[in-house]
Amino acid sequence: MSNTPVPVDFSEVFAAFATEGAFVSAAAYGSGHINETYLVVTNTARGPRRYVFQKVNHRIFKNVPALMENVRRVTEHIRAKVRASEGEAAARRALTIVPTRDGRTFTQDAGGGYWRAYDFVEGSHTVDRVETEAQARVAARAFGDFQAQLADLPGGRLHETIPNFHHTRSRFETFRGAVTADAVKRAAEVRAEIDFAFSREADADVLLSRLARGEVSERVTHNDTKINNVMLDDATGRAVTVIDLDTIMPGLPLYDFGEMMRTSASSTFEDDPVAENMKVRLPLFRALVEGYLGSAVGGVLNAVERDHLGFAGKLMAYENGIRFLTDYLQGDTYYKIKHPRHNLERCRTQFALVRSIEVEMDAMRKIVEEVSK
Ligand code: ADP
Ligand code: GN1
Ligand code: MG
Repeated sequence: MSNTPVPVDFSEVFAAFATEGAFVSAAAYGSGHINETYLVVTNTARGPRRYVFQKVNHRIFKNVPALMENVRRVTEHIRAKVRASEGEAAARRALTIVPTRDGRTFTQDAGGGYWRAYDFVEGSHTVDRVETEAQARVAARAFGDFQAQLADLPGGRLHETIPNFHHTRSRFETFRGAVTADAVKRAAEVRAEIDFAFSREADADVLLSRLARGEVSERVTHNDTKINNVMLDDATGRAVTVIDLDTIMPGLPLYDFGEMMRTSASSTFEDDPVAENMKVRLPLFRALVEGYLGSAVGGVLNAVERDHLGFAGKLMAYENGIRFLTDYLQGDTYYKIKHPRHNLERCRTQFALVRSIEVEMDAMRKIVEEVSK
């Protein structure tokens, strides 16, 4: 849970949205690293009603109107599909934007901050870590089905809400720049991590080269497929809907799989202070492969993509590791941190995952072959 207090001017923000019922309470919610999320409760004639309000991090998402246009297009498209296949009763299977009273998808507070609101997806919850193989399978299928739902999104290319988000060469060059600048004089202290990052530099180009040669394809992808971005039904544990749509944009399915693997086929939290605790878990990897290949997107992946599923997890662990290290070298300006060494610990734990995946690469290939049969 975040410790962020609800801002004092929240009543104005609340009043801007077309919610139902009288305001009861607002409290910080969730464990994201970027935006501020609040659970808002109102009182209606039919009883209490819940909403999720979010202050979008405008420093990171520089064009919030464009971002919200993406979210509107994506949620409307998915709602239409859900309605066609499952009827009105399945409304919670698509995230629903609460519009402002003047019909917009966001508002700005007196300080220029950007706010949006969603209906709370009732009867469901998120987990911050995968606990069972069944959960991994469910999450992978949900993200795969979600991607398939977006394959025929009308209206042209989505905005790139963060340019070069998973462009690993660009991420590496930003990291190199942070080492050279050494703005807060931390480079000497993290020599071992810097050396590790440089030793794997070639990995940064592997998927980009395949893409340039047309061997893997770009699609509309989620790009932040952490397990806590899928709502799970309280009663059945099945996926209800995919959330956190800020980074939906053109990308590689392998990035989605890799990010899922980094967070859902690993043995501990991404910021475990004991890096040695972090390993890839093969049974969870198998469950992810089963879920992803068994989803609506499974049939779309070609042989090169299937062959790189394990590598994708390594690449996303590496990418997140160098992003955490870059932020540490730049003085912790990007991610929320809970203590001064937080980004460094996150980096070390991600690099431990890279090492563990390297050891298991053959075993993972075998698993993909077995599941593909
Ligand atoms: P962040 O970008 O900070 O990760 P998210 O959009 O993922 O923000 O929201 C953070 C958490 O809030 C989620 O992990 C989830 O538990 C909860 N949450 C977000 N949107 C909803 C919603 N519409 N209904 C219920 N819970 C939600
Ligand atoms: C951020 O917003 P959140 O916590 O879901 C980040 C992801 C990283 C992740 C690391 C917009 O995700 O890219 O993989 O932290 N999101 C953005 O946990 O940078
Ligand atoms: Mg999230």
